[in-house]
Amino acid sequence: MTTGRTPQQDGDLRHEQQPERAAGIPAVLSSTEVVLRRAGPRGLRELARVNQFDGFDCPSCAWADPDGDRSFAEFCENGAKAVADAADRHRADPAFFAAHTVDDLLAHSDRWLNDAGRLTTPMLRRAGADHLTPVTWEHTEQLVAEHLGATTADRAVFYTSGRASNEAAFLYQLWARSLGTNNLPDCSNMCHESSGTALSPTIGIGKGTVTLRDLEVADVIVVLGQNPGTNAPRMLSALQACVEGGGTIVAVNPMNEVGLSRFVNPQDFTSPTRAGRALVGGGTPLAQEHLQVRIGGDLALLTGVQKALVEAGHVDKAFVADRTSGFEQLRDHLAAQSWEPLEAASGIGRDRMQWLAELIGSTRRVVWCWAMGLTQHEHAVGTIRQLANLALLRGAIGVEGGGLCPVRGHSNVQGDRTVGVWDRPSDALLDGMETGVGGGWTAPREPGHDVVASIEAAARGEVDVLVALGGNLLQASPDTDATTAALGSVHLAVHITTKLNRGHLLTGETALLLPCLSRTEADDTEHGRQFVTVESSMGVVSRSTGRSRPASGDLRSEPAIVARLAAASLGPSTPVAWRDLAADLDRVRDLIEASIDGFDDYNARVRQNGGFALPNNARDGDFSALPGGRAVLTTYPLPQAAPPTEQDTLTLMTVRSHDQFNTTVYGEDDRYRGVHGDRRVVFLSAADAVARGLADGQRVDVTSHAPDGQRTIHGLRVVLHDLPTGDCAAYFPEANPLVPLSSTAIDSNTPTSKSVPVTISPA
Ligand SMILES: Nc1nc2c(c(=O)[nH]1)N[C@H]1C(S)=C(S)[C@@H](COP(=O)(O)OP(=O)(O)OC[C@H]3O[C@@H](n4cnc5c(=O)[nH]c(N)nc54)[C@H](O)[C@@H]3O)O[C@H]1N2
Ligand SMILES: Nc1nc2c(c(=O)[nH]1)N[C@H]1C(S)=C(S)[C@@H](COP(=O)(O)OP(=O)(O)OC[C@H]3O[C@@H](n4cnc5c(=O)[nH]c(N)nc54)[C@H](O)[C@@H]3O)O[C@H]1N2
Ligand SMILES: [Mo]
Repeated sequence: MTTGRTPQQDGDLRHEQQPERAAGIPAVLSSTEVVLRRAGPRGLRELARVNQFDGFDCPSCAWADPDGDRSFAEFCENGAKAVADAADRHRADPAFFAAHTVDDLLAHSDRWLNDAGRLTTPMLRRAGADHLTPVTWEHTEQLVAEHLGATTADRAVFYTSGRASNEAAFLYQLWARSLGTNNLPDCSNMCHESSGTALSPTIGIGKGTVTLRDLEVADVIVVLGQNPGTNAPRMLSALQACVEGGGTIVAVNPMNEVGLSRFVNPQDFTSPTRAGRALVGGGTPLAQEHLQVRIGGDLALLTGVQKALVEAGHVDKAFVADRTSGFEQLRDHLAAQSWEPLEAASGIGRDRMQWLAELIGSTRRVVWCWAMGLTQHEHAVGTIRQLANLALLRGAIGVEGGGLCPVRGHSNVQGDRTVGVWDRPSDALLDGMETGVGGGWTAPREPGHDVVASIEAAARGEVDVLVALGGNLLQASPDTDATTAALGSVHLAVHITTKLNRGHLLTGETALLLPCLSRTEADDTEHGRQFVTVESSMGVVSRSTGRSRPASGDLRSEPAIVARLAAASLGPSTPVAWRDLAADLDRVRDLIEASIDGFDDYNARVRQNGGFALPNNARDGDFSALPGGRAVLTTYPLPQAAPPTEQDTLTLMTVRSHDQFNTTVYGEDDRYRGVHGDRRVVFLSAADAVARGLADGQRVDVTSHAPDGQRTIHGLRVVLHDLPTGDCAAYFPEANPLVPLSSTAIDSNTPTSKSVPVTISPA
């Protein structure tokens, strides 16, 4: 069977001691090496433009930019690698595709496919053909229009990855909705969906409430289920500022992630005194406390901390009485909990929970940060609501130095949702859009498919056309074998993309690869140089201008591709002047302003350096849209502990390495975890290895267990690591074949990629 699994290749695994500090000179060297190898000297020039006011937004993560002075190098190692990847000087051109059959391409590693370089020309993979062949843009538009014309809108799916700009994403969802569907799954469904679902009904907004300054002046920052050293390195500067101001950082994580323990800020090397301190002192110690929670144990931990907080009398009574509802129920629920099950489920002692309650009980300046370690679990939504409880019980929301901070992944994933990429849109969003578009345009009101529902629909043969605005739906999704089979049956797949990935070769009987400009490249139209806009994790909208020469003369901007496909497939039945819009993105922003709250004076305000902040009711302490005008405290029962199984089951989390951006693998190393040369590994505690008679480096088979069957990956190598007994880890996306499609978080439907029951046996 053809599968989207990464081919097995024997890497040369070296397992070394974990380093003691993050970033510093090794980070500078590692990024420079990748930049020069992929992009050449031009890459270094691009780096000078990252996150500058007149430059482009870093295509890596969504961490916010400083308001005021921007240092010369507002980027991190991973940003540098992402820029190099986009500015790649290699080309996957028609000659490359003529030289490689589809089967030949599939036999290569993900990294090799990515390293083929930038796409230069629209390419067609005809059903059953050996090779991809070049096609004209006109032909691609015709083909898409034909396929969409031959089916109904509910059998078309429009996926978005979070790198798309506000302008591209807005036009894209308008196209899908103009056809008549809300089938708008996006990477957020696999990412922070649980956070939005948890927060909207409790604090009235599905976003974080803090600014960058809040982190810098906080007394306490608690970082749960997040690995900032690897995944949001610029956040380390904010943590450093917090520590230097006397703040305490607490890490809640099954792994002791290096990026959270000690940080050498590469930007310190621009100042001689700071550089001296960094070199001699070995950097700034960050997380002073590490709570080594068991995988999935955060609900029990946060319940225990609330219990301790209430028992110690640290509740802000006035705030709770005036601004929240549900306190009595919560108090009774907490009183009814006994400590033993909370300790057993979290792996954290009662004394440590009481310690954390004391720490946060003496100040309102507490920021709660979290990411995938909380969102990708069955009980994620309930867990995140307990975290919101903790902020509300202390009145520590919408205050200087305090609040909630879900750290977003993709650089514009938050903006894409704001401008309408949403499978379950609110009526308010659709009403606004109908007014904004005008001309009697109506939006479909039936909820659409999210990621998991789209794959399930495809498996039932109910998806004819799949369009993807970036991303790698096939490899980012769970259950790689089942997902490959499902997505393979779609009649036509349309990928708007900068580079080749495995998903492009397996999704759809027929597939189109439509090559687009990257963030770094100039978009010059008859209206002059265009810029796009993006929203950071902290709700700040700013502009991004590419300046370099496009990788090929035949590329189009993402908004232009979307607008042309929309024009071709909708015909005259639309009040939207698609072609004009894409050439003048100010007009798209006018349409966003007319459709969506908070974008008043969009074109003027986004031209100011640093952009503008979107409205945030919770940041302003305004809960008037919630029942009774109050924020909602909620209870969530501790799930029954799973009965012991005969097999010796472990809980597996799938995590990122230091040398990848999601499914794009830059290298085989994970410097921060001491792993080099091979990503096909499984991290195991020494106790669990001994119990199974396994040694470091040994090859094992890992099998996951779900009600609908077993899934196995063969030949992973054991890496001994400091983990709680009963927990293990492997890399995303290589381990995705183990994650069952049917296992998702309650209410948010996010795949449970961080809690997969597995057994491990010698290969
Ligand atoms: N370099 C780089 N940067 C990236 C990305 C990338 O792939 N590479 N991806 C981007 C994207 S889209 C996202 S969403 C973010 C992801 O950023 P993260 O969420 O930091 O990414 P993960 O590697 O998935 O790490 C999850 C962390 O949660 C911990 N964890 C797992 N299970 C649990 C649990 O049950 N409880 C607790 N408390 N912790 C747990 C893991 O040990 C790990 O440290 O990063 C973004 N930035
Ligand atoms: N097991 C497991 N699975 C997971 C996760 C996990 O932790 N564990 N994390 C989940 C999360 S948090 C996320 S966000 C998803 C990520 O899911 P996606 O966003 O779908 O995946 P990416 O790997 O970020 O997509 C990379 C591809 O995007 C395309 N691309 C790159 N740059 C551009 C550009 O500028 N424009 C366009 N149009 N295309 C571009 C290239 O083809 C590249 O190969 O994965 C999820 N899957
Ligand atoms: Mo993500």
